[in-house]
Amino acid sequence: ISTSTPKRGAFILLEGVDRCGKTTQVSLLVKHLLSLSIATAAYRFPDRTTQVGGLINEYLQSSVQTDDRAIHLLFSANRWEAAPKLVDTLARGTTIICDRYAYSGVAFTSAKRDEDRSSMSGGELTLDWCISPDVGLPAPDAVIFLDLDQDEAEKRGGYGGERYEKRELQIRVRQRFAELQSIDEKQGRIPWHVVDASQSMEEVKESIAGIVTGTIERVQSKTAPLRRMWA
Ligand code: Z5A
Repeated sequence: ISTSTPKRGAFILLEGVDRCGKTTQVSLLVKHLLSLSIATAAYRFPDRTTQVGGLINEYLQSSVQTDDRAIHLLFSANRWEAAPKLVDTLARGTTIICDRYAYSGVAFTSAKRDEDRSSMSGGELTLDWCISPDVGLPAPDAVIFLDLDQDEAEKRGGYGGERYEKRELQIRVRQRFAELQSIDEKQGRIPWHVVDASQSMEEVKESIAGIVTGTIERVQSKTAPLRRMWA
């Protein structure tokens, strides 16, 4: 009987603007890793299956006015409620491939302008304010940013009816992601890998697969500790 504790899984995050192919790639990656007998689980945020996620879903699908700070805090709460399970899953040796996380939270809220915001919210929602509720969340071991410009994104079928699916907002969101990447690069803690998401699905998958296996090896060879977001 082996008494050694399993090496922890890697926490790999896919981020990007709408339509960049996160959902497609999470599903391909999970299949790929399972075929290599690597224990893997998929997470996605918002997780619309919880009570908090239900409120977020209603917000995204309607035009009801909700205070922008309140909805930002709900997105963060939706991550915090998942955090214990996420940490436990990693500790059991399962790698997590996650579709959106705190970077999306900060990028979307901070990209809002008056026309996207509730009339109730006064004042600018700065990057610092948007980051603060997520400080201390389990941090990913790598961020894979699927980079796609807005013209390419729009060629991938019409937007649905959700609240943030608007061209100008999505362009600002992409800029905010770049700012968050540069914050992480200055801190030197969480590596970002920018992948050209305009390639074919198979090419994107090939680019990502190498990053993912490299990250799993790095995490498991050094049994790297799980870090905390922006802490
Ligand atoms: N949001 C927030 O405000 N705060 C937060 O804290 C969080 C999120 C976590 C819902 O997110 C909204 O919540 C989102 C951000 C905000 N608003 N927006 N916009 P979501 O993750 O539930 O929904 P989404 O980002 O809109 O997901 P999506 O539309 O499913 O996009 P995707 O996952 O990146 O793409 P996909 O479904 O894989 O692919 C889209 C289409 O492109 C599909 O037809 C594919 O077949 C096609 N596709 C995919 N890859 C390719 C390639 N390589 N070539 C050609 N076509 C492709």
